[in-house]
Amino acid sequence: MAKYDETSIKILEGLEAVRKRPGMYIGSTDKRGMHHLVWEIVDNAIDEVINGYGDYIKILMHKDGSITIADNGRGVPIGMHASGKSTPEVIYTILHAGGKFEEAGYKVSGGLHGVGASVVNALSSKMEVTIYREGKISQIKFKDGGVVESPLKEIGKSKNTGTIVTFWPDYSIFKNCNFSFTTISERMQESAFLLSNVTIEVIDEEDNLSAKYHYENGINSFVEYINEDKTALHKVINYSGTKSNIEVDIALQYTDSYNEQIMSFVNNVKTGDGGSHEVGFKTGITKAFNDYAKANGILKGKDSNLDGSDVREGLTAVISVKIPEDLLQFEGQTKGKLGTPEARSVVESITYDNLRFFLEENKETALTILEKAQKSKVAREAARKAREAARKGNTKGSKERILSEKLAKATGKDYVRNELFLVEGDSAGGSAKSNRNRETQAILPLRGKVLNCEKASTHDIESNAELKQIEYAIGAGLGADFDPKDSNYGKVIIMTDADVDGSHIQILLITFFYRFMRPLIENGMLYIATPPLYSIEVGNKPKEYIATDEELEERKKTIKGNYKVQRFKGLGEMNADELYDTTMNPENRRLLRVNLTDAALAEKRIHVLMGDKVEPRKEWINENVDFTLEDDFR
Ligand code: 0R9
Repeated sequence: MAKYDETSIKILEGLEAVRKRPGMYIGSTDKRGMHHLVWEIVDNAIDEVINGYGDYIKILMHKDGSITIADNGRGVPIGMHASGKSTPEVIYTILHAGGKFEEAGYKVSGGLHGVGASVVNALSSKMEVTIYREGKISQIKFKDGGVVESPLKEIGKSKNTGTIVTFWPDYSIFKNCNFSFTTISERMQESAFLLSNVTIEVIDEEDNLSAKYHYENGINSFVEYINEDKTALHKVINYSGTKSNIEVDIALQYTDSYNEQIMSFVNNVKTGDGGSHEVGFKTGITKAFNDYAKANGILKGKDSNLDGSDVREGLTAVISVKIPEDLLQFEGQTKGKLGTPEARSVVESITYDNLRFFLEENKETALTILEKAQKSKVAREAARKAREAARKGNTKGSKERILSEKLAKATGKDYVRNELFLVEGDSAGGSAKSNRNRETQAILPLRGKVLNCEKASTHDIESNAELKQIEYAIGAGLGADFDPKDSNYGKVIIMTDADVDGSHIQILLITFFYRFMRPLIENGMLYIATPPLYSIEVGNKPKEYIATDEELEERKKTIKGNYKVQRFKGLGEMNADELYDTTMNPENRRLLRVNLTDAALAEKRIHVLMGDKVEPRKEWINENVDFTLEDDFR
């Protein structure tokens, strides 16, 4: 039996702390947290590539829920550590033992990154590390969250070098979780873009899926990839520079769309919430375009400047910065926002200088982009004027007329408390109007499907009767001009039938809000109502309403005697009382809040699911939708 000395007890206490409060180390114990384990190990392999060793990383998702990550770097050192333990044992059992990693110049220490391989070991029921180094193959095995099962020993000879880590997540901690091929391969693709010349392969042995990523042109390829099914207005613009020890690498390209997509990375880790580098980039391009436009007579003396949003219409950009550890600062709950103040001025000045130069050298591209920005400016100013006029009541009832036919207003003036229900169909709309809390609840019935806004312009919205009604009812503008503080409602609630058409209407409306009123989502003001699927009457007792199939089965088990179940196929099958009681009354209803946790991912998903290319959508659905689930949309 292994001898437990003071140090081994300390080690187990350290790993025990991780097992007691996994959330503190990996954020959460859900699927997201479980994927953090993969990122931890993969990041070590990536660091080896960044240090200049190895060019290949492979990830194998096994059928038994374990996962293998392999690299062809130098291999983890296998010598003895001063403590008398082998180096791998130290690395995989001592908290934060990054060894030389921690000395590396660019290590992300903020946020949840870089907590160390020992955390992965602590949260795994089994872990095996195989090292190819010094002509030997050496292996160490752990079990039960970091207990050494078999110390480092030679198991063969080889001329190759590299490291292979396999771990079995402790599924008593990660209950009902599984690894997602899509999540892993999307992130690996991002890493492959950021590290030119590495090859990363992901294989899912359970579902027979595989992906292999290799890009010669780094973030240029990234921008081309994002824009691949859009129409680009010019070749990708790429520039880089270093100031105050901060390295900046940026690629950008305009398309004929109206969307802006900026993705940013710090030391190869995505900053999903932006931060100082993004702010600097935005200020830099706005200034560069305005100064160029003025210097070349495109903006005249009395003309107002182009707004940031004008200059970013149709822009796709990838920003990658490298910041030394002593300057790193992250903010926000998930630490996804760069705080480092220096990054702002560095990115701004490198962007300004390079873009000014590029524009002077490429007049044609400059004019194409500026023409687009000018159009955006004209549309934005027209929309603002129309909105101001509408607010002051100058439009003599045109807006009133558009709304009066349809909208049943709330009488209360407490806008934050007020709710706008967007209801599928006139008949359900009628029920909702007749039985609601008139003080706080407004009803706007929608007829059928609204426009798919994935590719729509502000002008398209203004000429669409249904969407214009929604815009006017909310009253807070559209697109760059939208301000959630002006909203007439604290909650906007989508209420549709629980069937495929209802789901379709939901996603069409979410796409509209995502494209044209995104702050409404970001501020947690968009909701989906969940009407019950069933009512059940037991004996002479009052009707009960049941939300899901599972709950119905549970309820049935507890009933002795006769009962009658009714399946609601749509909102229209409930009478006005029922609709209010079950779906609208704040005391009983269940609302789903629509939120936006990962902006870049949301962008890609909306584009794939709502865009005009069929193949990527089919592929995504085949990969991600479980067709074995019995559908209940009969
Ligand atoms: C499959 C995932 N890969 C890894 O986890 C991995 C870690 C690692 C590594 C080194 C090389 N490859 C690696 N792959 C390494 C080697 C040397 C110096 N630094 C790093 C060297 O040969 O001198 N290491 C991660 C931590 C350590 N090595 C260290 F702390 F032991 F140095």
